[in-house]
Amino acid sequence: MFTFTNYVESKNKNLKELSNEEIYYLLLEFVKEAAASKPKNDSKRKVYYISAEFLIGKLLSNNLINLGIYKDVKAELAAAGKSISEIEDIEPEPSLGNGGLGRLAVCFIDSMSTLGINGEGVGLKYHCGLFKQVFKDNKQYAEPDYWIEDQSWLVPTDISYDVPFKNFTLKSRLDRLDVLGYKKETKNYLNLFDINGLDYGLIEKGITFDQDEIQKNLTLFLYPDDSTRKGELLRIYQQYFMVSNAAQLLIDEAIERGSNLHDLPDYAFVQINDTHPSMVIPELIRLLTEKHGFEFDEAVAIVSKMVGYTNHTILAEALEKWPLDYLEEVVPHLVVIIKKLDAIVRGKFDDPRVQIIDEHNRVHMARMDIHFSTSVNGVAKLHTEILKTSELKPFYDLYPERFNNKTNGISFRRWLEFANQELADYIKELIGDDYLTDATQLEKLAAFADDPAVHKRLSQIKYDNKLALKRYLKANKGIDLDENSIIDTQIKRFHEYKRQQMNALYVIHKYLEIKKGNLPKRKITIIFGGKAAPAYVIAQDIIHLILSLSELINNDPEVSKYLNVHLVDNYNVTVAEHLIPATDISEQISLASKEASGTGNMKFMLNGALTLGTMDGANVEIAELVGPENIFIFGKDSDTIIDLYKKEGYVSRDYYENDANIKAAVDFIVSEDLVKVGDKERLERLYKELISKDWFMTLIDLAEYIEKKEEVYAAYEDQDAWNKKVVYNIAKAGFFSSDRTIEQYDKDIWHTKY
Ligand code: 26V
Repeated sequence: MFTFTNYVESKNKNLKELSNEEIYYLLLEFVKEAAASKPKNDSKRKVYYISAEFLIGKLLSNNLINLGIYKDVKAELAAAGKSISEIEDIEPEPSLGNGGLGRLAVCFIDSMSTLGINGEGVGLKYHCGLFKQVFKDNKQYAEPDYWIEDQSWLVPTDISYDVPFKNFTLKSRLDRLDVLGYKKETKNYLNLFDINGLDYGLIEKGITFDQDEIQKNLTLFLYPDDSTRKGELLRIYQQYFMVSNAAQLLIDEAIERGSNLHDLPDYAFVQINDTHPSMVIPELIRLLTEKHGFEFDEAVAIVSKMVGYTNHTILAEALEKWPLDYLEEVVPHLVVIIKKLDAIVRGKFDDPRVQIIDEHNRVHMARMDIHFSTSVNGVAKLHTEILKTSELKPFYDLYPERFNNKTNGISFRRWLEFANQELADYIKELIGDDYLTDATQLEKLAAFADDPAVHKRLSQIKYDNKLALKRYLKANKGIDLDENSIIDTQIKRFHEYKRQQMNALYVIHKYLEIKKGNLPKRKITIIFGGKAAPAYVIAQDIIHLILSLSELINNDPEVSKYLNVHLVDNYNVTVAEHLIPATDISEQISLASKEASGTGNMKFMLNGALTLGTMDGANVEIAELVGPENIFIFGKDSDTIIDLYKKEGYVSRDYYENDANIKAAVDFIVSEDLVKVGDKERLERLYKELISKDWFMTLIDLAEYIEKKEEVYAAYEDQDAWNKKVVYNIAKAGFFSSDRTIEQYDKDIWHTKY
């Protein structure tokens, strides 16, 4: 076998004498060469998973694992006195996504490759990503997040298309990443389109930049500020650039493989990841009619047979509705087609709720997707039910056969095999390694649920992971972690519906209790991680509250013996890979009905953390699988919440005034003690928001949340009983493998292989 050592020697180099950096770049080339020689997956029909976000994480270790050589390389390096994790540290992590939606896309393309499905990702190569988050004065600042180096995983191609806008045409260029399946001979690509002539010089302060020069800024950042007209226009430019390239690629490839385009749906299927790529529908119609001479009606019929739409949120403000005049300004040639599609819909249905263009001349992208596709899916059982019965009910009434559920999943190779190597090895010791390609095998672990030796080992592994996290946080984040404390983690984008503010109010409650002398049995460490949209003021205020609490509590010698609070900066895939295996308690506390699925909840479960959550998103399915005794559920259910919104029946002030604990916690936000370390204006704004509006109903569940947390911490004290729950959680996690999800997409929607 040709080993990495052989490769290094073939370059006339000696592993022992190389720096970590030199080794990283050699490994990169070694893996790229191995990937380059693999053939692509093949089938008549090919899936194009178009997504504005691909949160790929670092690629070195994932690729080594999928090539089946991670352990060998690790051992070779160790023999030369080198540490693979130090070498992994050198790789920059791109931030080509916001959160769950972008990470999901990457777990999906990993699974497509692992299952041998002919499916590729299509997106954009944002040179500065979303942003790098830094904290100063207890506030979030955003900086450009450069990640592209001279030597990188990107493989340039000579593929290029003309993308026509109203005032100019932009030439594209395509770079690719090889997407390797787990121990698979074949591969797929992630296609990332870019422009020539990008100008970093347009960046001003932080992540602000000249938004007018589209021809030089289009791929600088992921969805910059969409709180302004210019920001929204840029987003439309990006979306059209992405889908026009995808559509041209797809048509070219289909022709190359023998399509006469009348049979295009036999050759290609497009999955639209949220509404961001929706313009692919009119763009495909445009290309078929304008370039290939099709009649409009036939073009519409063809395209409608080859598109599926995934909805990832029920938040009204997140469902895209572009003003028609914005589209006119960027892509007038699509507006003509969108108007015709709208006319078709109006000709069939006399219901304003299903029309594409509303009375304010806004184009509802999701509505266009649903009318002109074969499939509409939600991302967890509850979410799909809510779509059918409320958010998209008029559409479900029209097209019940199009609606289907695809509960999200995660790649077990990255989130267990790589991120938690000690646990993965132990699982192999107990049940073998088939679970890496057949995740349901994890069920076999249930047989060990009562075994004290297994419990002991699980505790030991968790402790080792806490130690590893401690080293990581010390070296990279300036955080001192107590490895002997309970670790209680909430990592996700900052948003009011996810209710980090509820967790922060618990922190205040606990702080006040400790001050009163009510001490916890064991020290508690509460960890947060996540970015907030720069234009989202309340989310910034919540970050500020947590950072201020962290300063106050961690520096209080009396309290910090019992309670620590950390907000890890620049949360990303790498940080998650360290935090999740070390966590005891997984916070999944969204306001019921609002979290479409969540995928962090699945990662934690797989890594032996217990869920403290509401009956929302995929938590519902986790609860069903593990049973009520193995999960900690609290709070109002989704029916109650949906009803309250309908009746406008929630008054936060009532909760504030009628519960002394709640009042004390909320009042503390504007207390002298906190204002000393914080910014009065921000804290007061948050305080007022909570008692006078609280749109995402933090206070409605706070009393129950406080009670439940105490129950969880108490349960932790019986380690055997705790680890029994841990075993059941891992054993039942198999359902959440993205291999299962992707197999269902293929069987029910794509039909490439299954
Ligand atoms: C977008 C926006 C943009 C405007 C401001 C507020 C806002 C709030 C939410 C969103 C969400 C966009 C879609 C999204 O990322 N959904 C996430 O998708 C994950 C993968 O399916 C799922 O696990 C998460 O529950 C869901 O929030």
